[in-house]
Amino acid sequence: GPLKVGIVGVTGAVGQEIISVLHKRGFEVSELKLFASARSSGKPMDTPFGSLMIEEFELEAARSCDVLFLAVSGDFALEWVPKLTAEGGPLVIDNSSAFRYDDSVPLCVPEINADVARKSKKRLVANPNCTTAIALMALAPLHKLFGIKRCIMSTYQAASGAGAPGMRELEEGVAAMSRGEKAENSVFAHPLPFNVIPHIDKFLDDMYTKEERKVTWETRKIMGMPDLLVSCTCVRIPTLRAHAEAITIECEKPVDVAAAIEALKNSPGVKVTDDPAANIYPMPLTATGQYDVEVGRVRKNDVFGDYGLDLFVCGDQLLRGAALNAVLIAEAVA
Ligand code: 2RA
Repeated sequence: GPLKVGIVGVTGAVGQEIISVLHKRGFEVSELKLFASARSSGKPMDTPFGSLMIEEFELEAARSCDVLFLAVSGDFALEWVPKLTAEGGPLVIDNSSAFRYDDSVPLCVPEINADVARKSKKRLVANPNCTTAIALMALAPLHKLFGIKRCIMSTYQAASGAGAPGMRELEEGVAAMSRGEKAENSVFAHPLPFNVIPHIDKFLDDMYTKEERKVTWETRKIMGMPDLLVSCTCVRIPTLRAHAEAITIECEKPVDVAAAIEALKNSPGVKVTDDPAANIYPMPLTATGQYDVEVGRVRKNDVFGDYGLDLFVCGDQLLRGAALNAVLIAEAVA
C-alpha cells in the first residue's frame, strides 16, 4: 500500500531526480516529506506531487517515514543513520559511500542482487557508486553467460557526479571560454571545458583514486566475487550527466558476440545500442535522461584469444547512477 516517503537532500541534483522517478514510476506515496539543511528549508518546492514545503531535517520527522532516501554526504550518513535506523525507524536507502563496504549492509543493484537487500535484517540499504551501477548493468548478464575472470575499465564521467555544483561549474566554464575568458574551477581540480581530468575523489597509496577502487570493491561485493580482478581508470570529462565507460573483460568460457548481444537485449535496464554501420553506439547525448543503460561496441577482443570481449556502456549518472537505482531498491524492499 501507499508509503510515507522522505528525501533528505531534496534540493540537490539526486534529490530532485528521486522525486521525479517516484512519480514517473507511480510509486504509491501516501505522503512525501522533503528534508534539507536549514539554509534550504522553509520554502515551498513545486513537485509532481504538488507544492510541498521543504522542512529542515529533524530526526523524529524523518523516522516517521516508511522509506527514507538519503541524498546527502557520507558524513551526514555516518552521523544520522544509526539514529534513523534504530528500532521502529524507516527503511533507509543511502546514496553515499558511508556504509557500502560494511559487510552487514546490503549494496544493491536490484536487477542483480535484490534478494540480498530483501533478506537483510538491516533497515539500511546502500546505493552503489554511479560508475559501478552503470557498468554492472552490462557486466552481470555477461558474467552469467561467460563467467568473468578479470575486467579492465576506463571511464568518461559527467560533471553531475559532483552534483549540481559540478554541472554549474562546467556550464559556466564553457560560457566563459566562449567569451574568450578563462574557465574557473573550484569543484574540479582543474578547468573542465575542453579538458579531461584523470582524478576523481582522492588518490590512495596504491596510486589509484578512491573512485577507481570503489569500482573494484563494489563490483566484487555486488557480484559476490571477492577475488575478481578489476582495474579501472576514472576520468572526468566535460559532459553534463551521463557517464560513459569502455570495458574489457576476460572470460572463463570462449565468448560469442551474438550470444552476448542476445543476453544484453534480454536484460532489464539495458538498451542494446549497437549498429556501427548506422553510426549507432552508446553516447551521453542519447543516454541522458534514459532509465536504461546503453550498451554497444560489443566485439571480440583478441588480446585474450577467444576469451576477450570489449564493450562501451553509457548511462545517466543521476538515474541509474543514483535516483532510479535507489527507487528500484525501495520498490524491491519496502
Ligand atoms: C563521481 N561517481 O562521478 C562519483 C560520485 N558521484 O563524481
